[in-house]
Amino acid sequence: MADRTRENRRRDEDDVRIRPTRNGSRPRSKQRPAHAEATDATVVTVDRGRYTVLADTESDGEDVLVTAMRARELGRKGIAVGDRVSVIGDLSGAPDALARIVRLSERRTVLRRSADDSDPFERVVVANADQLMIVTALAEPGPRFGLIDRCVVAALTAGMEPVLCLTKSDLAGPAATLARYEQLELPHVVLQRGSDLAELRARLAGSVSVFVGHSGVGKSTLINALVPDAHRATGLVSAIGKGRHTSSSAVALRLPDRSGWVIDTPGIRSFGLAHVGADDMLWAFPDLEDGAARCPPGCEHLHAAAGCRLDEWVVQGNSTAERLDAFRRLLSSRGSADEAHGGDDQ
Ligand SMILES: Nc1nc2c(ncn2[C@@H]2O[C@H](COP(=O)(O)OP(=O)(O)O)[C@@H](O)[C@H]2O)c(=O)[nH]1
Ligand SMILES: [Mg+2]
Ligand SMILES: [Zn+2]
Repeated sequence: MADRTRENRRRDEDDVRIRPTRNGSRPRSKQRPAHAEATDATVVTVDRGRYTVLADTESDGEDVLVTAMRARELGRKGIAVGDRVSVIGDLSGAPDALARIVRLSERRTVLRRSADDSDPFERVVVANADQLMIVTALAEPGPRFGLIDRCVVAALTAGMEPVLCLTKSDLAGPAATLARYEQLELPHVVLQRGSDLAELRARLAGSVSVFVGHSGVGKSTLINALVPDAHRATGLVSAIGKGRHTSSSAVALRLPDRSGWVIDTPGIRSFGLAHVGADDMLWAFPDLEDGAARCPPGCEHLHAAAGCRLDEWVVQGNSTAERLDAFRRLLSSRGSADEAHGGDDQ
């Protein structure tokens, strides 16, 4: 698994020509001499051409959030939450202060999604994140495996590590859910409201972690426990507030001890995978990968009748019918908007 993720990360880096640097410090940039006096910062929100950034400046005081616009010289380059940028201008954070983003650093990782599975237009959800915390309640509402599978694919394709974050363990145990993902060897944490967060905190330290999960799984409850100042609305309040926050798809929050970042994704219910190929999809199904290698060239893996050897592979005990079904559902949902919005995430 670790090897798979690394290999995957390398692929992604090749694709987007990323030069990784330690701890997310700024990579070299051709444009640097133009604004030698600029301050490095992290983008924490994006709202219609207006950005909130947090400068790297070391201080013991409160974090000062700065509102910024993009400089014209950046052209049409997209800026996402998690991006490392350089800013100039008024960094005081005063009510009318406006800074300017003059540089965008190369990205270590890029988490993307399509609006639905048939939408060829992919959006960048978050840049430079290390792990995807797939928040799943063990009950009320119970796990939706299709959604977990999607998140795993999205994370691996992004060069991020997927982590199962299982909540509400006071209502049901994790054994069945963990068994389903056994062969993936996903790291996992099991939590309930009020439980000791030491293990989770250790996992988050030194990393940028994106939290995803559908409504009601306890994601806001968890983020509030980690970042009390964040005041993420929970339960009914969040349902009422939903309409007013349609533009915010991700918000980066620094952990109080500054050991890392958590990124909440309130507007994201699932990951459209129109931009992900069948081969990439196999990353999330290592139990099927060797079986797929026996298929005829160009196999679409949908039917044994078309020559696919995966059914045979399952019969031989290498994986389960459930897993093969999950893989095929993800495969066939691409290109079909109906399925993307329909029962696929059950
Ligand atoms: N039984 C139980 N309920 C929880 C737990 N965590 C959160 N909840 C409840 O689940 C509901 C949804 O929580 P919320 O954090 O708003 O979920 P979100 O929609 O994922 O942000 C709220 O009523 C919470 O009080 C837990 O560990 N156990
Ligand atoms: Mg919430
Ligand atoms: Zn096949």
